[in-house]
Amino acid sequence: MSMSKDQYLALYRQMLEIRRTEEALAKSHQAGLIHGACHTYVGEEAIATGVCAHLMHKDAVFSTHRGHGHALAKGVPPRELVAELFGRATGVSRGRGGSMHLFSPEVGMMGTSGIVGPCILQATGAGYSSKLLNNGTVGVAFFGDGASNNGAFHEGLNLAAIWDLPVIFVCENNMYATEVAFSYATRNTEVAERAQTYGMAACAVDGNDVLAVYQAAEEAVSRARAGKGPTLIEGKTYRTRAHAEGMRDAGYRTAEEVEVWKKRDPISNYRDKLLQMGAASEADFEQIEADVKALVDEAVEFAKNSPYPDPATASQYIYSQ
Ligand SMILES: Cc1ncc(C[n+]2csc(CCOP(=O)(O)OP(=O)(O)O)c2C)c(N)n1
Repeated sequence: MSMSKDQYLALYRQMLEIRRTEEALAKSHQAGLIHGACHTYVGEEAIATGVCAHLMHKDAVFSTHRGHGHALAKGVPPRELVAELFGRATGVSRGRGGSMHLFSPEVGMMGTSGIVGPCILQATGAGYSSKLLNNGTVGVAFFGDGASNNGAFHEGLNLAAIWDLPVIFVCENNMYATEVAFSYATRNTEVAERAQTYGMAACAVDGNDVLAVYQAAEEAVSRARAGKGPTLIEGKTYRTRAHAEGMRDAGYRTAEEVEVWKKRDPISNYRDKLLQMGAASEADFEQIEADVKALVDEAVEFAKNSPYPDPATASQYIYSQ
């Protein structure tokens, strides 16, 4: 795969932006600034980055409880994400939603959700809408291995397949659903193999290799835009922090296993690869590190200094039919 230096570095920058934002959020959670749950995406950044690099704002992304990385990669600015988790009026959902209700239709971020599974159906619906309107957009669902055992997975993939809908189903297989090992919850842990049942294209990739994800997503997105139907991408990955901030992280996986995966870090390994290829220099990475630090520091300051929503506006943005 041949890419320009700018393209290579854009992927690096995006992954680092997600990592540094998540680290700032974890710290903020410990400091009591975040009310509600905070599931970080640390270790899985290559998947959102590699997929969203091919999407336009008019493409629709539907996400999960672990959705900060998807929101950032789809174009939500860090300051609006952090402010939302702090419950401030300047947040992406005006401080009314928090981590699991991140909505930004302007950039095609159609929502994170605390309910495991429905994003698969919502993305299928977006694909159906695209087909009816014939507007060339794609729907994308990001979800975990746990969600692949939810009925929504069967319904969504089956419907998308029979109607050749432009949908990309991205399973982030991090081997655990909360504290339940995927190998305990299912006989066949190869999620990509399930696509055969539905008659749809699929591939399993190293989800910690941003270039592998980027390439798989490129094929899937062009297939979808060409009217050739959906694709299931399984990215094999790992979350290196606890399921959610403040939760224990022992008893269901070993410290050794976590250490092995920390060494497979998608960001530092990609950095080493670009250096080896001569595609970028130490100075490039230092510059990006400084830029991202400034961006995230500013985001946290912005969020801290933002007001909470005015209680008098509690019924705003509430609709009934
Ligand atoms: C329908 C539904 N069932 C159960 C839960 C409780 N729950 C929250 S997160 C989670 C684990 C999901 O695992 P997975 O889909 O693999 O995503 P991961 O957390 O590993 O990213 C569960 C079962 C829920 N939120 N919604």
